[in-house]
Amino acid sequence: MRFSSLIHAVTAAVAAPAVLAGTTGRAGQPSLKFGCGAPDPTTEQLSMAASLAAQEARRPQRTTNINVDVYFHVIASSTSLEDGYLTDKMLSDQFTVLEETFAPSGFTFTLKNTTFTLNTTWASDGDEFAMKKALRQGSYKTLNIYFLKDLNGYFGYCYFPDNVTYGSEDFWYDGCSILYTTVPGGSETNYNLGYTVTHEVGHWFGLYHTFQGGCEGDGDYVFDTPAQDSPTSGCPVGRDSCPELEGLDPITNFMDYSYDTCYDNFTTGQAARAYSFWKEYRADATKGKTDDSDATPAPL
Ligand SMILES: *[C@@H]1O[C@H](CO)[C@@H](O)[C@H](O)[C@H]1NC(C)=O
Ligand SMILES: *[C@@H]1O[C@H](CO)[C@@H](O)[C@H](O)[C@H]1NC(C)=O
Ligand SMILES: *[C@@H]1O[C@H](CO)[C@@H](O)[C@H](O)[C@H]1NC(C)=O
Ligand SMILES: *[C@@H]1O[C@H](CO)[C@@H](O)[C@H](O)[C@H]1NC(C)=O
Ligand SMILES: [Ca+2]
Ligand SMILES: [Zn+2]
Repeated sequence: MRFSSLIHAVTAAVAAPAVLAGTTGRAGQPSLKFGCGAPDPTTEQLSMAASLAAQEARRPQRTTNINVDVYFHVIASSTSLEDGYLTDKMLSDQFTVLEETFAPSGFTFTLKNTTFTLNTTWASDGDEFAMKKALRQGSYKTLNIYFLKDLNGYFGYCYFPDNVTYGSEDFWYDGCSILYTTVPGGSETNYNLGYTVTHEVGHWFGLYHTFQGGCEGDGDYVFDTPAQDSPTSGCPVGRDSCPELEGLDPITNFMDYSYDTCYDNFTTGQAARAYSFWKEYRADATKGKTDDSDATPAPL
């Protein structure tokens, strides 16, 4: 994965990426923690969220439902289910989970196509840019999801919406990479109901982790997610990692790190934020384009 420090090094002091992947307990214990590899938001991105939060506080958001075109890409090293391949049923169940988890927030999805590619390098998250240049479809408002065999210990990563010019390097990198074992029916114990996709797509819409910023300051810049000091592991009901502040940890929120069985919802504040980011950064598919077709631009 490419960290935003590479893109924003000049303008922003960038924190280290979230590296909570594949934390193993005692020898022989399975991996216990959800491992999201989404880069930490840059200072610049945090100020975008702050400014959207101020707008949301001034006037109500959400006037229409948003429909998002989706492309699924399966990248495996062979057509065996051990090598990253997925069945049509797993993919359609995954798409249903995506639809069901975002419907209450006013987002619907259209699955435009699914591609299957055998490439050992790409299946292990090697040469991300070459893979995306070959496979990415649509415009900056099109969601491309890449299911990979191996993500170096992560369950998924995705890039936040930003001021992206159509056809630029940032444009090509946009999209979500997902560990294939996390789809419904996959082999990732405690994380195989398909909510990794929901969590990562939350980032694609501009949502941060509920533990962003810890107990200090503005946290995730969403008013109705209680402050949280650190990621949740499992489903510890009653967890209160910022005891001085109001509210228990939002352990059922899709933007925490809980077990899939624990996840339940986004808040109305998160829905408003996703809508604001959409309007500001993704809705205009023609931004930076020289024609009005929705086709993928020529590779750089
Ligand atoms: C879907 O993707 C496949 C594989 O890339 C391609 O052959 C096919 O034409 C695509 N179908 C549509 C409707 O875009
Ligand atoms: C597989 O990935 C490598 C590394 O990016 C690339 O050079 C090669 O063209 C890819 N092969 C296919 C068949 O896509
Ligand atoms: C994004 O671009 C718009 C217009 O091009 C500009 O008004 C805005 O300040 C930019 N935002 C950031 C965070 O750079
Ligand atoms: C999310 O789900 C939890 C657990 O069911 C519930 O306590 C909370 O009120 C819900 N929040 C929203 C915004 O729906
Ligand atoms: Ca909050
Ligand atoms: Zn995440």
